[in-house]
Amino acid sequence: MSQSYRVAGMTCQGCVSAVTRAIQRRLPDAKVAVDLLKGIVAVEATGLADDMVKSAVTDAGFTYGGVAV
Ligand SMILES: [Cu+2]
Repeated sequence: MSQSYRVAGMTCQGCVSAVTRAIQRRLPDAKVAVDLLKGIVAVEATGLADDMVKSAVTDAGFTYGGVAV
């Protein structure tokens, strides 16, 4: 399953890495693609759940903005 999410507060590649690692800590097989300019994080993983991404993003210090259309 794949889904895109809005994530605010990412400003550099370090933020991209932090968000990616936080998501992969919960979903080890996740493929994560970050669009830094748009503030969009696309996640593809089995067992993907919005709540999981929300807590990963929040724990990493960024602002979860919900599912992106
Ligand atoms: Cu950064």
